[in-house]
Amino acid sequence: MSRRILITSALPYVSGAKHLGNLVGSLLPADVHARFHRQIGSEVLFVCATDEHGTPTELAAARAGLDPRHFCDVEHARQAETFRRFGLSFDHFGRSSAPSNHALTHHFYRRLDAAGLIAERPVPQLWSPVDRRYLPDRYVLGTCPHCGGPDARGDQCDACGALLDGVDLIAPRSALSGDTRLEVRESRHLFLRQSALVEQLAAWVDTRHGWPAFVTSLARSWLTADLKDRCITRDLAWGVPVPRPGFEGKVFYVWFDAPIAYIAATQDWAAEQGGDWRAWWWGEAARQSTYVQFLGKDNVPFHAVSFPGTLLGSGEPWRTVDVIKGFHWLTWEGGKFSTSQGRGLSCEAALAEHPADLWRWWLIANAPESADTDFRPARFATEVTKDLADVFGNLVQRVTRFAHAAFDGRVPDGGEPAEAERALVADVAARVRSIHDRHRAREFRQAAAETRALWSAANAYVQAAAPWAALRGDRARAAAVTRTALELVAVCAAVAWSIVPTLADAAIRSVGGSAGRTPPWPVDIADRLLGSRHAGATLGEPFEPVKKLEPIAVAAGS
Ligand code: B3M
Ligand code: ZN
Repeated sequence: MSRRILITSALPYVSGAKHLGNLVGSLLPADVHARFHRQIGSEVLFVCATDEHGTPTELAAARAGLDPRHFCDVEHARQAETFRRFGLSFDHFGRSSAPSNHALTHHFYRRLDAAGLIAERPVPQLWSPVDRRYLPDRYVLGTCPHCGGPDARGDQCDACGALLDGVDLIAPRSALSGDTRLEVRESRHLFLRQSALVEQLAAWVDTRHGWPAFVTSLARSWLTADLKDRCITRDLAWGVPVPRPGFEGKVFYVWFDAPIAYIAATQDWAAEQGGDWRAWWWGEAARQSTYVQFLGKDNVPFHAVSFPGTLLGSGEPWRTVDVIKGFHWLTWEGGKFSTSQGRGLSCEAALAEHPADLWRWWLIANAPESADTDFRPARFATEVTKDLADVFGNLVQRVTRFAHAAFDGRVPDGGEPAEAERALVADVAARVRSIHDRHRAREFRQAAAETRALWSAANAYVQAAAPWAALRGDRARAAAVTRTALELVAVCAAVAWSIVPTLADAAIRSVGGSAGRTPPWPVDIADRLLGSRHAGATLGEPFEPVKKLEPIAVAAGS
């Protein structure tokens, strides 16, 4: 497998606070994977951006009393700051509204049009005489024709999940003014002729490997059913304008331009940092890398069908994704996260409660990889306390405290490794290799479970080797054990760094390592645990205990 890897996370909508579900379903595992690959020496490019177009943004901006551009400026900055505090290590966090994305969206539209893959068709749309405008997607509310739910939107019914068309709603009303005297008017729109691409797309999916089974079957279900042509324009003001006569005042549909922003964000990264965006996206050079996308299951059709359709339909040598790592949902006490109904926890509220690493650990250890994961505050508190305070924190603290007290804050010299240390090396080396393989395969829960098991094994070694007991009669033995234990702490921290970077850094610093850098993945386990290359080195600041959480320490509904 190649050692260059492009990683993208689904682009968070700029509208609305991001909650823990958004984090675990794409952003956080993408970050863990990027960090891991940097540790093993891969050349990594990790890009993301805010998804700024579409009716949710226009509506949220109107509610905030701001024009969409200004609203997006504010929200982009806010999300960038929240994600920074969560430790998300993007190489670039761009914006789908950037000029680069306008230009690229136009480029793809023109290529697809030239290839005969764009069709212009009249579409009946709701029009409000009061608002004096069309009411696409979420601009219209009404009763769902499928389940009778009273608050279905023009694009989707949340009650039953059906995808809708505004004109199908029963008793439609404007989301802006409440106007119920809506007219149906015909408006001309552009369609991407996905039906003409279905065979090419199905063949393309067949050449992909390593997708979670549910992602492949979702993709296939879209590609065998009669794939509908997709309307890619809207009667909206905010978005990428459509460069076609008669389309003045219309923009591209948000799901047409958003994935293109993966490429545009790479171009912006290259412009800022002097990189070469083509090496990741275009032609032969880009084929020498691996491309992995992280996203929630509702985004699968857009990434497995629509976006590849755009790329392949262009007839140009664009890089398509190798692996779509999709995730199921994080639920909140058995129900859906809903910021509007006060159920769940926003990323900002979560950070106000506890340090990022506590959330990062639990979310990765319980990532909804093969089924939904239910978040319960009491369970979170119990598990985080056990893993991070009682197992990892305890290991780091007892070892460093002892070294400070018995050896004057230095890595002790003298003494020779014995049978216990040689057995430890074999065990630790096998565990570290397996954790490596789990990360490489993007099996996040398993990677975390094996990391936890390594910490427990390390604790068991220290407990059995008992340097405090040896110190009374055999100082050389106590020195050898302590030296091994200090290195063991560094190894335990290094393999956990991609998940809990702050805690791992603190642990590495406490045993005298240097922090603030990407700790290389430990490979030379025998050398490290049996050798004495750090003998005499000074230990760092003591490791702060990880706080133990009361099982009720998370406030719901923020
Ligand atoms: N903005 C995220 C979501 O559905 C959506 C992803 C776009 S990825 C190109 O929450
Ligand atoms: Zn419904």
